[in-house]
Amino acid sequence: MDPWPRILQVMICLVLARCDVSAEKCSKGESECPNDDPKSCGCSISRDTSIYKQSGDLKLESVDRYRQTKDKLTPASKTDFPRTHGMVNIPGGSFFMGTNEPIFVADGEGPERFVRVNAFYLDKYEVSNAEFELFVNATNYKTEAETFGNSFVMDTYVSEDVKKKIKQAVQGAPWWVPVDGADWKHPYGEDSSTKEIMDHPVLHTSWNDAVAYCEWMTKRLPTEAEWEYACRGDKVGRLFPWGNKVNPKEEHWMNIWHGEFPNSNTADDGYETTAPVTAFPKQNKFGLKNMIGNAWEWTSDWWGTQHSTESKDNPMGPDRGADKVKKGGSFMCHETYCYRYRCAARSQNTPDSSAVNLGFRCASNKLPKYLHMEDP
Ligand SMILES: *[C@@H]1O[C@H](CO)[C@@H](O)[C@H](O)[C@H]1NC(C)=O
Ligand SMILES: [Ca+2]
Ligand SMILES: [Ca+2]
Repeated sequence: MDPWPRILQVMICLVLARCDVSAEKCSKGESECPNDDPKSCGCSISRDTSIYKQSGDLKLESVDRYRQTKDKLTPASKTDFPRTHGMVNIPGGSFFMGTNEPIFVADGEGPERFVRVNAFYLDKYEVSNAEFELFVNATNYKTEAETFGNSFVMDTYVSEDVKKKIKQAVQGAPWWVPVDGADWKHPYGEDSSTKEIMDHPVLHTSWNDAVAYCEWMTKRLPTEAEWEYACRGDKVGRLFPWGNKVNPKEEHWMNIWHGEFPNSNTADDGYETTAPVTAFPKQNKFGLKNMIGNAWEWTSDWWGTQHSTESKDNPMGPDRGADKVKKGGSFMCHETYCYRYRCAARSQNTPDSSAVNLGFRCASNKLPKYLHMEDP
């Protein structure tokens, strides 16, 4: 049976609005899921896992295998490229999570709630292709996109040859196409490679892949609260890590979509697709780069949109769910489409989903031992 028609039905729903993964119709009230919502950005395209589960072959064996061997591995191996796995200390403190002026109400951006977060460490950069390759070289880890044999790419970035083979598009977000052979090593399809972009963020990594990598690095994913706290720095109630202006000092501070989405990308910020993880100024006083923009970043939390206004200490999100929270927006975000390159903004995907604009960075309670001995 060809799985795509059903996948597409589900994707259409997901694309159109923040709906339940398994629902074929939007579950949140039709008014929030209009069929032609021009603001829909395809942020939440997800795999329909039930189709793959039926075939019974989707055990994450590689994750388990690597976990057993983790202790024998030395993550800080010698390389001939500059490492970007350094972490910054995020001192504990409190902040207002979310916003009372949500742009996407259905995303659960609000209400604002008082949250305390313990001190932790966060990767200064998004995980790069080079860092991810070290992990794969050491463990033979196979990502979920490789296991499935496909991943989501925006058609603009796909070659004519690859485009010819694509028979489906996502209704309401026709630029999203499932591409056979797209994975972290082939971000734009089988005829692309990461050779020239080893210092760019790794893409097409599912939440499960991200967890596996972070564990191997003796790190973990940040919670949504940690991520947002780190994003906001010491700024209260601002849109971006540095404040409210998009381009302070007439400079570009992030990699987003300039021009007219999805038809023209003027790359005003210098990048039509991803930028190196080290690009752009530090986004706030913590010294973090590309929290906002470049690649979306997975967090450890399950997705939910109802938040109580009670104050919380180190919240970890709902106990269960269908989707995981991702933060920060990507190089595909434009103000008119997917205006989610804000600290309070959020979106979601199923834990086995992967896409050309989705990566991650890791967190840790303690600075890993190998980093004590290296320059940050
Ligand atoms: C991974 O292994 C390949 C093949 O041995 C090698 O060419 C490449 O440099 C390695 N990658 C890293 C990041 O060390
Ligand atoms: Ca850009
Ligand atoms: Ca980012």
